[in-house]
Amino acid sequence: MSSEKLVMDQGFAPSLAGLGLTRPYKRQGGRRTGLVLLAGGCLGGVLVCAVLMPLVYVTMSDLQLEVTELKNLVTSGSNSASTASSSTEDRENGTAAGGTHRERREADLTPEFGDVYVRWGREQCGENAETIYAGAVGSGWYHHHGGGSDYQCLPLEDVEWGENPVAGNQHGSYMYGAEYEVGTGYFSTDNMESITNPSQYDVPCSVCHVAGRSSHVMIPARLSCPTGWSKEYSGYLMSEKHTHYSNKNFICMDGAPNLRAGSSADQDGALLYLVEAQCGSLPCGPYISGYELTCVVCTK
Ligand SMILES: [Ca+2]
Ligand SMILES: [Ca+2]
Repeated sequence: MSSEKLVMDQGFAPSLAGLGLTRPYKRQGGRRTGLVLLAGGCLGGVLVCAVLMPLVYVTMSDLQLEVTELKNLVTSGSNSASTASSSTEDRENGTAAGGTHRERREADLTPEFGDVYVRWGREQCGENAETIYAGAVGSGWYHHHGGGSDYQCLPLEDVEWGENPVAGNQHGSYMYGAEYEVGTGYFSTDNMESITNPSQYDVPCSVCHVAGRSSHVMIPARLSCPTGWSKEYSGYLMSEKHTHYSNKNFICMDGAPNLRAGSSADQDGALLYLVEAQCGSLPCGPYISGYELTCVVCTK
């Protein structure tokens, strides 16, 4: 088949002839087709790129964000580990390790929690506790039917009244000071300033704060604390006399108590007696009728 015939068969002969194209142009037609295909391919590619590029861009952006977040996580984790490690090391190394910076970091990490208890019978708390205030024990009159029934630790300094105190009794509730109603032979006289018999002396007290501990417990009939607990003090359980009208709570009196100086006069008020076990419903195994009950205050 000739070139002309081929062109004519394809319907291009008149226009090509008019243009003076006499050479066979089957090849030229193939090149054009190729160019058309190439252009179409490029156009298609451009279209595909136009569609895919935003997707790729979004995907890349997401990946970049995720990588950034991961880097941040790794960095913060490493910083935390570094801080914890340093603090632990500083604590282990003691005061030689870090100076002011270390102290500030330790202060930041030191728990601020603590616990509070009353040390009945002592003017000051123990060396491991802060004395919030010291005072004198008080409660309702020993033979009144009503009024308050629990012992209180009343401050003796900086006593503050309301704006309009009304003089004279309006006969509501009363607060009296407390006296030891116990003779010699039970308590240690180590803190009694050469006095041997605490009877009729007024009773001091202190309110104690222990830092870093969150619990306290008073255990009757014990002088020591369970494993894992710290002993704050021990002594004798005391309360009001059983024949008096006023019921009081049981409190743990320090075994080596202070006496309020110059308070030996028998003025009564709220009173404190030793507590004797009475076995029966209270098991006679460990408990012995007539024995004075001990007590201990523990913290953890
Ligand atoms: Ca007295
Ligand atoms: Ca008395």
